[in-house]
Amino acid sequence: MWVFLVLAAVLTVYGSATCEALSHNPKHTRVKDLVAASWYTGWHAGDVPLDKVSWSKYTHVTYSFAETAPNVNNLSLADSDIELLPQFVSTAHKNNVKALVSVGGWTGGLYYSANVANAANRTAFIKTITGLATNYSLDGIDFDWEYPNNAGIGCNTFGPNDVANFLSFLQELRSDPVGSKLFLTAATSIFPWADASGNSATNLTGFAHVLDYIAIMNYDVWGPWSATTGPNGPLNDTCTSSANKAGSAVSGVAAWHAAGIPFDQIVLGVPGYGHSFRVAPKDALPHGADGALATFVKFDANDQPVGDSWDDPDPGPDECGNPQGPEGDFDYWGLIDGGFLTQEGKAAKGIVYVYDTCSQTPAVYNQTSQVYVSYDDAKSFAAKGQFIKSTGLRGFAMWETGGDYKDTLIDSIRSTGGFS
Ligand SMILES: *[C@@H]1O[C@H](CO)[C@@H](O)[C@H](O)[C@H]1NC(C)=O
Ligand SMILES: *[C@@H]1O[C@H](CO)[C@@H](O)[C@H](O)[C@H]1NC(C)=O
Ligand SMILES: *[C@@H]1O[C@H](CO)[C@@H](O)[C@H](O)[C@H]1NC(C)=O
Ligand SMILES: *[C@@H]1O[C@H](CO)[C@@H](O)[C@H](O)[C@H]1NC(C)=O
Ligand SMILES: *[C@@H]1O[C@H](CO)[C@@H](O)[C@H](O)[C@H]1NC(C)=O
Ligand SMILES: CC(=O)N[C@H]1CO[C@H](CO)[C@@H](O)[C@@H]1O
Repeated sequence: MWVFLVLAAVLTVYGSATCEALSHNPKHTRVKDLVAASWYTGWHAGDVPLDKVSWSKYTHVTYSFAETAPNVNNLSLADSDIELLPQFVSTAHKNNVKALVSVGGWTGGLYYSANVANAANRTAFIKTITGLATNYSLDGIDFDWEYPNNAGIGCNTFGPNDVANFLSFLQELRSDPVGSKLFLTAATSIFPWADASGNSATNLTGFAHVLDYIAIMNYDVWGPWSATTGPNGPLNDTCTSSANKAGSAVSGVAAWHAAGIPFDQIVLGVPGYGHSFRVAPKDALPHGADGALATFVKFDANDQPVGDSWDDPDPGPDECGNPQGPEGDFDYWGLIDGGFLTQEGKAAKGIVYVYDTCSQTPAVYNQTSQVYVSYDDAKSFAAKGQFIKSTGLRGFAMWETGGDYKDTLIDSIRSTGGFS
């Protein structure tokens, strides 16, 4: 059942909430404190209750998703447990954590382009966004548009002026009395958004003036859509062969920085999950069962393994009406649950493990089930934390809050990333 928000009408009723939101954090603007963030998914709230979130280890937690709707006055939280959102915000505030809502997502960005396409729609969309923030006493909004001037999931509205329109929208939002006080972030692709030419934009400095930070989503770089197995969240790819370059934290951060986003406005998006592939033993273990696990190997795209218990073996058609199979994702806890890793994060008995030195990410393989998973662990998160610190990035944002197991990942990235 779809529950739509009619936001403008509630501005008056919930007006008092604004004061509360603002007094909660009097200096939203451009504080350069480090960011330790994650996205909390409303649809996993049953398994990740609010009192199980390690609030003290985060500065920002972003509720996902408010999805864009055909009508610019509407956003939908129908798939994200709208009832829980007020409780999420008050729990975050009690823990002195900034509460944001992410607008869009892979499946929720169909109407972004239309919503900012002209001046009238931008003005209306600003009312929608500030209404959402006011009604729910949010500290901020995360714009997760995947991606400007790109069909995204396949049926997004998009056009050559998306990046320019997005900037105009954000500038106008900043001049709004509510919008000026919000913490505004964007979740981005590893390479800068496509400008009118369809190529990565080279000058995005305007966004640095209106956004507090961008979170570069350095994950899903390789997955079941790729030609071979490969790292979900590679730290580096300058050290690998050209066939195995598909982007990385190193190249993504360099590209956004070159396009005008200062390092201290870049947060590294990091995955608390991995992708699985069906790989024949002769390809995974070319030197025999006792040899090393190979990387960048061919897999059977027609036989996608089902991931952990959060994966849906038969999800039905996607938002565009196209058939889809299981995602095959294993959350970090799911690798332990699925017998790949011990609770300490070591490869379980009978599981082969490799740590790829260029991407600085691990993979595991079960020869019997022929399931190969590229993922992130404490070691790869420590490397990412070091990179954040040495590059002077603002911090990290993990997808998703509930992916971790006993804080293994978050403790690791915090310890090397300069978070005490
Ligand atoms: C939001 O969408 C619903 C369903 O499409 C519609 O009934 C409602 O009128 C819309 N609200 C506004 C403000 O347009
Ligand atoms: C403006 O938004 C409306 C929906 O509210 C949409 O029908 C229309 O196509 C949008 N305008 C443009 C130019 O995309
Ligand atoms: C880059 O964009 C900014 C803001 O939009 C503009 O002021 C500046 O002149 C541009 N720089 C270049 C080199 O085009
Ligand atoms: C990435 O690889 C290049 C080339 O080997 C190397 O010089 C650089 O230090 C690496 N960066 C990180 C963060 O690993
Ligand atoms: C490997 O996969 C087989 C077949 O699904 C399963 O029975 C076995 O428990 C798995 N091994 C480990 C260590 O999880
Ligand atoms: C229109 C709208 O979104 N209203 C919501 C405002 O927030 C309350 C909870 O605080 C919800 O119950 C409403 O649905």
